[in-house]
Amino acid sequence: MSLLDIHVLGAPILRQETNPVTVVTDDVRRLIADMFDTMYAARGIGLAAPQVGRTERVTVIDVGRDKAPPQPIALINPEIVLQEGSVRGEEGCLSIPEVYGDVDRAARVVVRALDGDGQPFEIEGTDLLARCLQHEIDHLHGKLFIDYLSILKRRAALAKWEEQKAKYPALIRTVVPVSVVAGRPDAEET
Ligand code: K2U
Ligand code: ZN
Repeated sequence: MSLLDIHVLGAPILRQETNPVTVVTDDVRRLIADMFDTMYAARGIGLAAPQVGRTERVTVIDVGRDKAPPQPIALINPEIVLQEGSVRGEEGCLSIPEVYGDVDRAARVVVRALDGDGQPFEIEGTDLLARCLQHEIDHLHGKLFIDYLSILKRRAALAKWEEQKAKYPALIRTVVPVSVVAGRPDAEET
């Protein structure tokens, strides 16, 4: 089990395109395992490779993380092949702690991807899974949920973020231990 540091707003990697995975190697499978460990530790329901400082086009999701059994999904080179409808909902991001905003997303999506064995599959998402799939696939293309906010709301969100940075000086380094993002009491003092 390896916990990876989470890169936060200001880290250049969050704004870069990822590279498609051409061969699903053991290294990619190890990255997926570490991303799941980190996502659960940070109490997230999704995590994309750039958020842990990696450029592979890989994301992990588990919208059922608190249910039994968990419903982990690893997606390699995911792409949305169908989207319909529109629904507004509140979003947050592990890379922008304690900042939230309403985002319009497709109500239903079908996503094509490779699994951890390099096998192609398709997944249909509605409700929270649809939203999470779109949020994570955006991460793989350097897009963040705050990009969808109005100018005023984005300005307010960025101002809130500046406050957070003061609260967690470590965030200024743009990389923080996952315990800090998860707000764990044992979070390392910085
Ligand atoms: O990519 C991430 O930063 C993890 C996101 C994924 C997400 C954002 C908005 C809506 C759905 C998924 C979240 O921070 S994970 C935290 C969370 C937990 C439960 C429900 C919504 C968000
Ligand atoms: Zn995010």
